[in-house]
Amino acid sequence: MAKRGAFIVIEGLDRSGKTTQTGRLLEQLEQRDRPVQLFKFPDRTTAIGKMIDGYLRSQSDLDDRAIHLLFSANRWEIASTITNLLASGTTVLADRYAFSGIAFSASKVTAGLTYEWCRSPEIGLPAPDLTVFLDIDPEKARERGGYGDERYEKEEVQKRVRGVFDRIGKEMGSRAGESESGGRWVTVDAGHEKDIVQGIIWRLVEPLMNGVENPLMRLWEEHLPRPTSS
Ligand code: Z5A
Ligand code: MG
Repeated sequence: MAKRGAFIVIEGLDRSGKTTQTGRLLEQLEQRDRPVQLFKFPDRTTAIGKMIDGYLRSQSDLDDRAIHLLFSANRWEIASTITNLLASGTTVLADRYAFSGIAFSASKVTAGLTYEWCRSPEIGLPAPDLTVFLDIDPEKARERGGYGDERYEKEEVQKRVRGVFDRIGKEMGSRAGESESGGRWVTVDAGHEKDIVQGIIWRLVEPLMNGVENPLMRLWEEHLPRPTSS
């Protein structure tokens, strides 16, 4: 059976080096002549992405539910492209994914959005085969130039976000034990030097470089309606 491409997500706290490391991973795979494509979420280039960009830069205000659904729609508009690329044998890399969507919205104290509500629109998206979570101490993140000027780039927000990511990691981690393709979640200490973090990520990715045999799963697919038999 022909192998499909692997879907690899790099998630993590702010300034943990997601964009640095996805860029390096892309280069490493290209150097080995692997077909590979990188997506960054939010993808600020689409019509939906432009609305998200305006919100993040505080140029516009949106209801907390509306912005949450826009972030999710920004993934759904690319979901079939991801599925098709994987089927054609291309490795797909993502810089942030659904997990950021849940973590940032569920940690907004004034919005009162439950974890389950935030997770709901993400159910059914293509599930990563591997999620590398870059964990960093807020102190270290500050040394990297501090948090920026966009919404959410404040230390107390980041602490709450870290708590929700922890919950997601446990949820994904327990699933990985149940099924081969349940989506492995690996936490990496992103406080090391760039080359060291890159080496750790490469050791996790290398076994997936030539593709995977198991079918593509969907995120939290046990919550999707079961197909009827008739
Ligand atoms: N958001 C959301 O609410 N809902 C969603 O569904 C999604 C996102 C997808 C913008 O995201 C915001 O959107 C974000 C979450 C929210 N809000 N916050 N806060 P974004 O992905 O566009 O954010 P970003 O601008 O790319 O920043 P970032 O992700 O925080 O940074 P990073 O990609 O993790 O880090 P980096 O750019 O690779 O590196 C940062 C700096 O550190 C840079 O100077 C590097 O050279 C340096 N660096 C990197 N690694 C190291 C090491 N190992 N040592 C020393 N220095 C390093
Ligand atoms: Mg980034």
